[in-house]
Amino acid sequence: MKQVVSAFTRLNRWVLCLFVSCLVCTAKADDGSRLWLRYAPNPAPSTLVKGTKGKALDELRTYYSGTTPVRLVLKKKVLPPDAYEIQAGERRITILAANTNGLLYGAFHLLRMQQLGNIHSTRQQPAFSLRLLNHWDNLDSSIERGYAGRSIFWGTDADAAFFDHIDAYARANASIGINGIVLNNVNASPKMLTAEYLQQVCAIGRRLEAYGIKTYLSVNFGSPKALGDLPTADPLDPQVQQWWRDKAKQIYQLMPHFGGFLVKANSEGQPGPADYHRTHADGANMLADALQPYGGIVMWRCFVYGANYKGVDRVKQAVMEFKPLDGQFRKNVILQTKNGPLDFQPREPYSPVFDQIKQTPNMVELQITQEYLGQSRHLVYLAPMWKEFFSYVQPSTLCGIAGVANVGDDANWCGHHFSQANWYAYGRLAWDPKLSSAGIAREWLQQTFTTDERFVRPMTEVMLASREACVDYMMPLGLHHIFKFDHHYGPEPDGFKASYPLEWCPVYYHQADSAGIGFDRSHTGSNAVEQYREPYRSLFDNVDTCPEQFLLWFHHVPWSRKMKSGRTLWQELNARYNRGVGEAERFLDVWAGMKPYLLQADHNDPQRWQEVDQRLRHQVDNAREWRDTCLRYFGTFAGKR
Ligand code: GCW
Repeated sequence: MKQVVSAFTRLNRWVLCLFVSCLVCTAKADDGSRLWLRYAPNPAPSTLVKGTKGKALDELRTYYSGTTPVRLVLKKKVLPPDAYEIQAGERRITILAANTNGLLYGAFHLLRMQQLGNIHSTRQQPAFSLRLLNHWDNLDSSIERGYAGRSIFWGTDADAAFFDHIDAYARANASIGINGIVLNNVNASPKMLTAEYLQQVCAIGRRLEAYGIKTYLSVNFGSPKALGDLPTADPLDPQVQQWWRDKAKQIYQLMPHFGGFLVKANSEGQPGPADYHRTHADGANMLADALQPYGGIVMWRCFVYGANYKGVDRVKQAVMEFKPLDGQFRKNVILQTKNGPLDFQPREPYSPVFDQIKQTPNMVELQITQEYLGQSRHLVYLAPMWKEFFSYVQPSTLCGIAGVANVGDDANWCGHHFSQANWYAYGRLAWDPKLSSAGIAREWLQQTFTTDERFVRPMTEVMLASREACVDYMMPLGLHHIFKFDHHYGPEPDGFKASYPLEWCPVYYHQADSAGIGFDRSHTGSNAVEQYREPYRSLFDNVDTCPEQFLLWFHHVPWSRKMKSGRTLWQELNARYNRGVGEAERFLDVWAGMKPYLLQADHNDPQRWQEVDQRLRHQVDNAREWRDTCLRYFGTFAGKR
């Protein structure tokens, strides 16, 4: 009898174990794929939501869980395009907009308030009419500077699952107000414009359009020649002009709502008008003329160097190329310029293109993918960096904003769970650059993880500190571009290979020698400061007034210089590198303390906790490598003073 009982107990235990492990498995399945959109669908569509048909209505019927009826009202001209008003009365909530995009953004705003537990009236209008993501996705599905898997657009079968994924992507973007997507790399394959690929562009475009997102393409300026259709791509050649007009016609027949072209020309080996001794204006205008009948635009990038001004300080070249052309561009051309004059470094002063180009509309290009900021392996929250840019360049002087996307086919979309925050923050700032970094971090954490303040408060603080920490452990005090060659991950301050173009050599940028360190861009050096408006020109030019965060960007400074802290420059460099590493170590500690809040009964989230923990450990190691390598190397010049 005893044996029978114990066999029964064993069996019971076994069943219990199986049951528990099933539970654990289900709970474990939080891979981050739901992003910040974690509200559960209603068991049946809510009958409380009524009004204009479309995605806004669908979204609210599926996810609105309140008890107050909601009405969606489309009224022409009451508000600017894409704007919305939410009137949250006691007996009814009304969302009012002048176009369907406005309604959709209003619907997502209501759901966001629902998630944050605070529904109130509000009126919202986007700061920029163009709020774009730029994908550097290649047709073979690789992604230039992508750290989250393969392309979600190219190189896979366009089956039902593919389109479901595109829908999910479009929905996430609409939830933060993005209204345009460039589907391919600016280093563009000419094949992008062939009929075969245009079919796929059209199929993707339809799904995006349902969420109010326009489709754009990067085009290779040499396409007519590269595709073998013509012997030249000279923009002043009538046959070339006709080729582009035909191409535009073909595209717009497929997609009447197509947005336009993004172009990287005569930059880093890409073809362009200079190949035929023509200007950027000649090239951009030809494309603009082809798109104009359909309302399309050309976004022409100012990221050019090493073409016409070889040997000149790289950070000066964009202004030198484009300023003389200002006023010569067609109305539907926009110049798209990176936030800084070099290349998406952890810290750069703003690009003086924004001071010098006055007659042509400007757009800023920000990099969401963390090419130079830890590449989806480091937790670095970029909103403070972008806000810093807007403290120098007024959003009202820009007509648009583009962000280089950090999305791939990884389950969590972005590689690092916290890199999702950069996508989110980009969208929120593209809508309203006045939002605070802290506010965006808080609402993202609350929606993405938990509203528990014991989690939200410390993690907001970590996010806010993370960019400055990254600057400290990689390139403090205005140092720049001292990364390992090509892949740009990790330190290589001694980097010099004779075969590089000069502009890719770390030693060219830090100029360390026994006298000091830094690039003299003052009036005694390359005089890059002259491209800035006052008061910045004088402020940056004078070594005593130049903000310390830009010191070595603008000046070659003696190792023994006394810094604000009272330390010498060499001591300060040591202190900054150590501070950065200390911060990375602290982030890891704080995260360790967060474990209980992500593992509570109703919020069992071990997978995300572990994945972040593992990356933070790596971040600490990598930060130490930066510090040790850089200080060892610079110490050979500083004589360890
Ligand atoms: O930062 C550099 C990147 C290149 C990129 C280029 C650009 C798409 O290292 O990968 O090419 O900028 O912005 O054109």
